[in-house]
Order: sequence, then C-alpha cells, then structure tokens
Amino acid sequence: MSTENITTSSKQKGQSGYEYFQQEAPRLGNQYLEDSYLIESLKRVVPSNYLNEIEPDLVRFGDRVMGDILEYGRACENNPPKHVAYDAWGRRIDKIVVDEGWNILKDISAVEGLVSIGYERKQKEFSRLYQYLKIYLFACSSAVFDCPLSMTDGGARLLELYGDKELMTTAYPHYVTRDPKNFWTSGQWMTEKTGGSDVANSESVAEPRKDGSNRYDISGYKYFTSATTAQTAMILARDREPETGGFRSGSRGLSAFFIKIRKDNGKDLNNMMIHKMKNKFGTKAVPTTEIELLGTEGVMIGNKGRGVPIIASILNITRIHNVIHSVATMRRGVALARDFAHRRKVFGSSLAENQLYISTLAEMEIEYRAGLQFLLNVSLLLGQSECLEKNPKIDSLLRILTPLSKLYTAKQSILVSSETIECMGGTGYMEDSDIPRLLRDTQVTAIWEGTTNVLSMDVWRSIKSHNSLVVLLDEIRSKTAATTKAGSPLANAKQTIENAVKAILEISNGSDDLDFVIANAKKFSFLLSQTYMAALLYEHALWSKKSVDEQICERWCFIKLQSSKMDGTSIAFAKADQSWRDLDRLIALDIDESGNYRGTGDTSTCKRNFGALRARY
Ligand code: MFK
Repeated sequence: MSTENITTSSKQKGQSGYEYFQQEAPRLGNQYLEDSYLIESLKRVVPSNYLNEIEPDLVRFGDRVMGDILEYGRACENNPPKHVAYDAWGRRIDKIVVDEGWNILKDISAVEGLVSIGYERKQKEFSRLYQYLKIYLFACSSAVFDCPLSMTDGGARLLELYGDKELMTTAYPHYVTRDPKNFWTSGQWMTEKTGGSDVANSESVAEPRKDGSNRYDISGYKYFTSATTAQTAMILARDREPETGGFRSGSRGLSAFFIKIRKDNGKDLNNMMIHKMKNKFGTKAVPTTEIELLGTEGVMIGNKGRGVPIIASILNITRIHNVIHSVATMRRGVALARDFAHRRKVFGSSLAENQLYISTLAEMEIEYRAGLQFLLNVSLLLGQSECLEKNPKIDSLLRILTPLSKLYTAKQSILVSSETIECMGGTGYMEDSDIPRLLRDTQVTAIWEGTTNVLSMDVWRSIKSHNSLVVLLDEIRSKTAATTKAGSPLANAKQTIENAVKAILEISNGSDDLDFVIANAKKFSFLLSQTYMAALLYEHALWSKKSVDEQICERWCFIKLQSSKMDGTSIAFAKADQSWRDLDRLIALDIDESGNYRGTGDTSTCKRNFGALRARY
C-alpha cells in the first residue's frame, strides 16, 4: 500500500448536500511485525537458532490473526452461543448452538499447534515460549478462544503429571494433536455454587461403580462450566472414605476426575443437564453454562483426596494463559491508540502531536512493556521447569511468579483497556467499534483462575511452603547486580530497587502476624510484582544498552516504587522536563531517536505516517 492511500479523515456528503467530517477508524497491520518491543526482546531471551526457526511462523501468524482469525472471531461475537433445552416436540436435547466460526477457530488452533507446540517440545525449553507467543498473537482476535485452549493446555499437563496409562492413550493424544479431526478441548469445572474461591466446600460426590471398574458416577452442580462445547472436563468431587463410608469434608476429601462431556455417540450428554447459559459481562462468545451432574461417568485421576493439588496443575497453566491474555490486551490497546494518534486531528493538530495524549499512550506502553517482560520470563521458567533437569530454584520461582504475574497483569490490562476506550472518545465506547470488547473480555482476568485477593493469599502460601520469597529476592538481586555509571538512569533504578527489596524484607518480618498478612497481602503482592518487573526491565536495558530502555526502567521505578511510597496507590506526577517528554514521545509513537517508526509491518499505518511527522520531531 502506498503512502498516498492514507486517510486520516475526510468529508462525506450528507442528505442535505452539505459535506460533513468523517473520522477514519484505527487500523492494524501484522501483529508480530508491528510489535517492535517484542521482536527486540525475543533476540535477548531466545537463542538465535531457535529464533530463526520460529520467527517465520510468528510473522505469518501475525498476519493471520488480522485476517481470517479476526473474521471468525467477529462472527462468533456477533452470534453468541445459545442453549437449546428442548426440541420442538418437547424432548430434552440440551444443545449448545455456536457460530460455525467457533468450530473453525478450534480447527485452526489444532493446525497452528496452539496447544501441541508446548508438548512436541521441538524447541526444548523454549517451546512454551513459542506456543505462548502464538496464543498472545491469537488472543484478542479469537473471541477468547484462548479460554478453552488454556484449559486444554492445563488438562494436557495434568495428564502428563498424573494421568494413568489409559488416559494417556485415550485422551492426552487428542489434546496435543495438530489434526483438527482428532483435536479435543477440555474444560476445568471446579467452581460450584459454594464459589470459585472456596473450593474446599465443593459439594459434588462420586460413587464408585460396583462393577469392579475404575469408573465413578458423579453428582453435583457445576456453576461455571466454561467452554461447554469441549469434549472433556476435569472436575473435583468427594468420594467415600473406605473407613467410615461417609464423605470427608474440606479439600482433603476432594478427588480429581476426568469426564467426557458427551457419550460415545457424540450427541447425548454424559448423564448431565444444562440448566442455563450464563449471561456474562464479557467473553460472550465463550459458552459458559450451569450444569448439573446426574451420575456422570468419571475416571479418578491420581490418588484419592488429592484432587486440589492435582487440579492446581491446571491452575498453574491457566494462570499463565491469563497473563498472556492480559498482556495481549494491553498490546492490542496500545496498537489501536497509537494508530489512532496519527488518524485523529483535534484542536488543529493530530493526536500524535498532543502532549497529554502522548503521555497517556506512553504510560500504557510502559505497562505493556513491563507486562511483556513478565510474560516472557514466566513462560521461559515454565519451559525450563518442564524440559530441564529438576531445579528447586526454578520451581520456587515459578510457584511465586505464577500468581504474581497473573494478579498484576490482570489489573493492569483492565486499566489499559479502559484507557484505550477513552483514547477513542465516544466512538471507542460504542460496541460496534469493537473496542469495548477489549475491556469486557479482560475484566474476567482478575476473577477467573483465582481473584486478586485469593492469589495474594496464594503468594503468602508459596512463601511459607516453598521459601519462595528468599529465592525471588535473590533473583532480583542477581538480575540487578551489574553496576552502571553513577547518576545514570540505571544507577537510579538500581538504588530504588535495592530500597524496595529492603522494604519487602521489613514487611515480610511481620508475616507471623496473620492479621497483618491478610490486611496487606494484596499490596504486598503488588509491591513484589512491581519490584520484580523493575528487575526484568533492568536486565533488558543492560542487554540492549539503549538509552530508551534505561529510561523506561528508571521511569518504572519512579512511578511504581519510589513515588508510590510502596503502597502502589499514590500518583507519580510527570516531571516537567524535556527528557521526560522526549521519552514519552519515543515510546508512545514507537520511534527511534532519529524519528523512524520501529515497527516493520509493511501494512503499518504508523510507519506510513511517519514521513510527515518526522520533520516536526
Ligand atoms: C468464559 C467464562 C467466564 C466465566 C466467568 C468466570 C467466573 C469465575 C469462574 C471461576 O470460578 S474460575 C475458578 C477460580 N478459582 C480458583 O482459581 C481457585 C482459587 N483457590 C485457590 O487457588 C486455592 O488456593 C486452592 C483451591 C488451590 C487451594 O485452597 P484450599 O482448599 O484452602 O487448600 P490448601 O490447603 O491451600 O491446598 C491444598 C493442597 O493444594 C496443598 O497441597 P498439600 O495437601 O500437599 O499440602 C497445596 O500445596 C496445594 N496447592 C494449592 N495451590 C497450589 C497447590 N499446589 C501447586 N500449585 C498451586 N498453585
């Protein structure tokens, strides 16, 4: 496309014969090639032999998520799933009717290897990162099909860890195949009416069959069964204690079960009834229902009474998927707002020249960059934990960083997507602009797979059980060990990070007082996340040696650690100096010091518009 085709706004003739102003919509190009910070960061974290292998696929997929995948996603959004309880003759059928695009997205997921890449492990410990990068590109175009993929990924991991020979041969291959005809998705149906957080109070029960098989008949009420069109689900239920014949209460009484959702004829439900389709705030294309289990056939996984730790192996995967969705949402929001900056003229100049818009965009970009570093880091750790020799340090880091990255990026994605709507003004608030969906779909990232409060308590649990705080602080110190020139942005950042580590240690000394722990768990988790993210930005800046990266690290420390007085709530005022404004402009518009746009996608609007703007900067 040539630069002459660029339109920012135009005039259109109305019925009256007068010409009216016509604003152009933001446009996006290749979602990999335009993501210059991702491309640069991958050079740091992925060895070149693997990067050369995966990058052509990421480039191709970066186009596809703006092509047919986006169209199928939109079709699903416009035609949300319906529950048809009865046929015309009064027969109970419990059909979930979805847009055909939903089934096609499932096929595409198989062919693209969105689950299988993580299990083929062709790129060894970098396979998870490769898989998650593809889902990161996919998430915001796919009508949240990444939700069923996350649970399928978790189900595959659960079976790898705990599945017996039967499940490993009959179910596992279906989760990790690239053949769409054989690909299954799986749900994780943990939540009951007693709540998603208070799992220990689950009421479902499992009666062993008397035929000597390993089958159980499970009864109970599953209150949120997401992706009900999946083929299988992993659930929790209580089975009888051999000693007393009764059901043991609490989480120790719960076992994990594998169920097929439909019988072998593929039509009839496996002894269950769908009571209703949930009417959700977002993720509207994802079929989520309330289901009553009425003697559903299930197979126990792992040991009796170990259901919670077993199902936690799914949670530890889906929580990382949550990070993917949150960071992808921030990236999509920034990309839209950046493109819009070039298309929208107000008060006589484009938004790209409006200092306050640029500052807002820069804040969003910094959140995205820090979130991306968190995502890359956690994905790498997961790959290492699965593919390298057992390493307690990696296990401890992963145990604390999984809830931290989930809880922090979820909150930030809600803020950034809300800001994205505001960047587009009233039109961004209109449903048919497709922008509100970003916010509605990401609001749930702070709820499902554990709320911010529940995960903050999980962080404390990991500190107690895995000594994970000591390991985390060591990791922060080692990432920021290298010294830099006194007075430089990185030296300032280092000082702030050291102070934050001291504060963390002081706070954790009060951790024997449970009231103190509970009152401060969330703020403490935010502080840990922000300090760790500062260390990741530091590590990246040391590697890139770019002034922009050094300043971003310094800015992050100033906003999140220094001016916030460690409680994550105070406002950091912008400094009214030229270097602050220069950094805002460079990162908001993603340009280098010479004013060149850094994205390389040839469909990129930002790139095309820069010819005109460069002169002014
Ligand atoms: C598109 C659809 C949209 C629909 C809208 C969304 C609506 C919301 C839908 C949902 O409800 S999603 C589900 C949200 N719920 C969760 O994610 C669970 C939140 N709760 C927790 O994470 C709890 O920490 C957990 C249930 C896992 C455990 O709490 P408990 O019952 O108090 O048990 P406990 O004693 O802490 O842990 C039991 C065992 O599990 C321990 O092992 P041991 O028995 O060997 O000591 C723990 O170490 C182990 N465990 C807990 N968390 C773990 C873990 N192991 C490994 N990793 C973890 N993360």
